[in-house]
Amino acid sequence: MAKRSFLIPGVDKRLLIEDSIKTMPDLSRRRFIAGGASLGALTLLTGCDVVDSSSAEEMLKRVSKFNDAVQDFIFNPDALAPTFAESAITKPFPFNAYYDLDDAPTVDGNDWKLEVRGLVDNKKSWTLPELYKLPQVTQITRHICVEGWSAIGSWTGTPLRDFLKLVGADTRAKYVWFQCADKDGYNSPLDMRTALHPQTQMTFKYANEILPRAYGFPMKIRVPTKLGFKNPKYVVSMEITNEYKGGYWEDQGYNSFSGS
Ligand SMILES: Nc1nc2c(c(=O)[nH]1)N[C@H]1C(S)=C(S)[C@@H](COP(=O)(O)O)O[C@H]1N2
Ligand SMILES: [Mo]
Repeated sequence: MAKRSFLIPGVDKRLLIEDSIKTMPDLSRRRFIAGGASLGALTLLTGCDVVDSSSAEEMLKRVSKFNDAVQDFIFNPDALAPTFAESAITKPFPFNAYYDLDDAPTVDGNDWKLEVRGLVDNKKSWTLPELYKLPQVTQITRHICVEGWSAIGSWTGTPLRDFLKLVGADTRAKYVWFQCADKDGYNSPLDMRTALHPQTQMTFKYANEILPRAYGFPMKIRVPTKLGFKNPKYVVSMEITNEYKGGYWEDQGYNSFSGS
């Protein structure tokens, strides 16, 4: 499937990014470029959805007001993503994948098991009832897609770092690599530092209900400090590894760091 372009009628993405970079203070500019300057990074920084040229202008205005604290959340992998009140939740929350909803995988929760592979003491596979027994937390955060939209949602699940500890994962390894049930495959590597981030979550519920098919039943990985494509849905396995194994969008040129 070809890489889709950004959805900004009347706005040239490259020029917008160039203009934004010009308005940044020195340190911010350096960090932004080092982080892989992109429209996604700008959206993340400013909270603006760029859908037309006036929102592009608004984004530029906000870029010029950047402070280093905001930059920190994108470019410092340990900083926390902002959380929101229930009233800020976007309804309906968008579905997105590289196919239409009709083609989304239908996973049978009774058969499904999460495989745990690689540099880990306990390679046991986990059933859904077993996973549901782990302590869970709820987070309301913003999801940002490189295609130029963002939305606020509520996700509930187990912090990934707690699970990694529980199964005796070697947290000195470089990546946790996720594979998904999509018909033509989907996978994504997560750097260990982000895997251990307190907000990175093995998610079982959306809006306090069992994760619907659209949003990744039975399990997705919610990473509020990274762009949407680094939030794999329909996860079937995780592998703790030192090898960079690539990912669906990463292989098509998106920066794997992609806090940007
Ligand atoms: N398995 C799988 N996970 C995926 C995708 C996908 O196509 N397949 N798309 C990614 C992208 S680009 C986005 S923006 C989010 C969308 O999640 P949502 O449907 O919950 O909004 O899922 C991400 N995870
Ligand atoms: Mo996305």
